[in-house]
Amino acid sequence: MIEYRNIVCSHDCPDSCSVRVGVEDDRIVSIGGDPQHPITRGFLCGKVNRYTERVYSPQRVRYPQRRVGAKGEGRFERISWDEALDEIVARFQATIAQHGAEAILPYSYGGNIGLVGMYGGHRLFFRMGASHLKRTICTGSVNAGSRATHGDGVASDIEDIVNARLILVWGCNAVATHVHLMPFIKQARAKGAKLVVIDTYRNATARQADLFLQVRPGTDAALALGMMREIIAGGHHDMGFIDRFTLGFEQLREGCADYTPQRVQEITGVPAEDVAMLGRLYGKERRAFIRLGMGLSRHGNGGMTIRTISCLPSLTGAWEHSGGGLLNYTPDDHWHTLLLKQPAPTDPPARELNMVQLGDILTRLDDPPIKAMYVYGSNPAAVVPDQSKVHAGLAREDLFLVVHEQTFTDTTDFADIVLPATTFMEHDDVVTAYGHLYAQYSRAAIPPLGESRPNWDVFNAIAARMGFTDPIFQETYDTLLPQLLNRELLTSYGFDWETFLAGKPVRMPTLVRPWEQGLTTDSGKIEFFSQRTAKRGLPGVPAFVPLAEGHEDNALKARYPLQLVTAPAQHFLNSTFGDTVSSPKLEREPLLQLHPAEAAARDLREGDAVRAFNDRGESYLTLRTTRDVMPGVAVAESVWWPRHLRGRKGINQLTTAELTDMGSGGRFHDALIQVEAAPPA
Ligand SMILES: Nc1nc2c(c(=O)[nH]1)N[C@H]1C(S)=C(S)[C@@H](COP(=O)(O)OP(=O)(O)OC[C@H]3O[C@@H](n4cnc5c(=O)[nH]c(N)nc54)[C@H](O)[C@@H]3O)O[C@H]1N2
Ligand SMILES: Nc1nc2c(c(=O)[nH]1)N[C@H]1C(S)=C(S)[C@@H](COP(=O)(O)OP(=O)(O)OC[C@H]3O[C@@H](n4cnc5c(=O)[nH]c(N)nc54)[C@H](O)[C@@H]3O)O[C@H]1N2
Ligand SMILES: [Mo]
Repeated sequence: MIEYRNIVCSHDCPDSCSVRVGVEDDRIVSIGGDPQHPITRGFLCGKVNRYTERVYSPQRVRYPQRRVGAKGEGRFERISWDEALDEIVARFQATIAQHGAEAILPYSYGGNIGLVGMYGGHRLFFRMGASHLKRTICTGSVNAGSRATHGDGVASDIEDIVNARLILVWGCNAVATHVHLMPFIKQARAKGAKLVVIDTYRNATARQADLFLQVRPGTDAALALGMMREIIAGGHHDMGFIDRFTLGFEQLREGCADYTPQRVQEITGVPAEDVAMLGRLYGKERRAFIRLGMGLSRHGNGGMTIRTISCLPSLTGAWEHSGGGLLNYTPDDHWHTLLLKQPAPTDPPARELNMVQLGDILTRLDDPPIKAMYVYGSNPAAVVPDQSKVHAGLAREDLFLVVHEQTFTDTTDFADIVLPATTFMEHDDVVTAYGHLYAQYSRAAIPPLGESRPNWDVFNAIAARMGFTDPIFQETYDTLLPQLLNRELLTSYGFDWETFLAGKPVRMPTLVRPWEQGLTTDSGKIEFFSQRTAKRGLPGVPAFVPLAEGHEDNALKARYPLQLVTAPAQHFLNSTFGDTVSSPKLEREPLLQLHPAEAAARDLREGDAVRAFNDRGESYLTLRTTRDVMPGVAVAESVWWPRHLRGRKGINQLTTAELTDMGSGGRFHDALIQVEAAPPA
């Protein structure tokens, strides 16, 4: 008999889908979207539709393993959980005795964005006194940029987009990365809304737009400033809103005065008449919804770009209108408890290391160097920039590396101990979303595969062996999960706790017109001028700050004339799904997309094997020529696994570990490269 259960996909995606699985004899026999969930609306992305491929994959890690080959070789023997845990704890204790606890580094990110899956390890490593990991690789610049303009908690509701008359999807390939947005856009368009897509290449979302504006990577702040100039010149700004809720309008007016349509064209590549037209279109329409993606934040100037675009709805007061405003990410932090996120007062203080800079951390850091690393929910050998250093670091013979994983990856290849992890089908959690407002309690649909265990169980087993008796390490899922959301606060806003415990999606409250109540900026207002930003040495009012590896001519650009954008691929999720049966087939092969003129200038043809390179490294790809990409730009949809590329050299060989201007994020679409015919292997 088939039984149907609802669980929540906890992969790193704004949609956090409610998944309906059919289970027979403890095996998944069908997968579909939950029709009752207001955002999932009964359908799933292609990747999760085929999730049985992943759960029952021959690549699944089913038992604990110990390395028998050389580092990087990925050869292991099966051991028991007790042997594995004993060895891990013995090595951690020896490391602490010899080098101090800061020589241990936990390394994790968004493999599992359930509250326990993502944050459940923090307390264990805080308690040890291990180095703290600064997890800013993805949202660092996004958070910092939007905070600088309007503080925390200001975001429009995705469901309100149906009331919009103008929609700007900006630096977000929603068809690939946020597919549940598309039906909402369709509804709005059926009522006459116009869709504008602003991106660096004509991606799947751009192909659906009424108007596609193609910008040079890293130049969007100039476009937004040009729009603001047009809005103010046309008198389309809302002085009532500006007077009551914002600070620094006069400085902004001056700041954008130089961004004439002609100058914006020179910077962005967008025709001057389109710049002026978009400014007028946006200025005249209060029901204008901006879905701001993260693509444009992954540049050296990413924080400033987010900050600048975030000013638009405050200039026109669109925030106050149905169908108007801006959504970049759904802030839900104020509804979480800090139970798992914050060290206890008695935990030893420790240094903080930025996850983006793992290559340097493993190859250069001293006093103490990192001697033991515990990886979970992340695949650093594939996703972290400046990959040649990352691989050199992971290959160090004196580094004790533990990887808790669902599948054998490029990172497990370097591990001393591999531990088997459950998938979201096999463990409990509470999952919130960064693209919508629903939270849901997810209970395992099937028993763990093989000997796999959830993160939480393993952390507690390590804590017990380390002799940590703090109550937090005794919690079970049933006692822990209800403590993760702030029950008192949530129910005071009308959150239905019983429905939540029953496993149904429950809408998190939103702050109503938070600009009226005082924001978390220094002034409590929306800040067109930000003293805090100025103190950091950045322009206090929004400005376009050129990239070091951008479109402007300089000595580096003369050697590496192409701006590389490593946009997310539709059938991968970062590196996840890179080894399933269908995803790599659907992505065909690791491609580098170039405009035909750039290919011709290098005497290259469609299908040629090419070498993309810069001073950091090289990667071998197959050339695709297309007018979807503008001259001067190269696009490699990502992240293919390094092991699937020649020399085990993934696309992140080319990306930089330098941090963004604000929030110390990753710069994944901000690298200059050159391309040539690949020499024979
Ligand atoms: N299928 C799939 N879904 C995913 C992911 C995935 O890898 N695959 N990743 C997940 C994760 S972790 C995240 S954070 C989200 C991210 O999802 P999004 O918010 O959509 O952001 P990105 O996908 O990083 O970038 C999307 C677009 O930004 C464009 N872009 C790059 N630089 C610029 C620029 O300077 N200006 C403009 N206007 N556009 C630019 C790229 O060309 C790309 O089309 O998606 C999640 N969902
Ligand atoms: N070139 C380039 N690089 C990028 C990006 C890009 O756009 N271009 N995007 C960047 C972004 S936005 C992000 S967020 C990072 C993401 O980087 P990561 O967070 O490292 O994401 P994934 O590559 O998906 O790897 C997650 C791993 O976690 C494992 N996992 C899943 N669930 C669990 C679990 O419950 N327990 C354990 N122990 N493991 C689990 C999965 O099997 C998978 O191997 O990558 C960044 N890297
Ligand atoms: Mo991300």
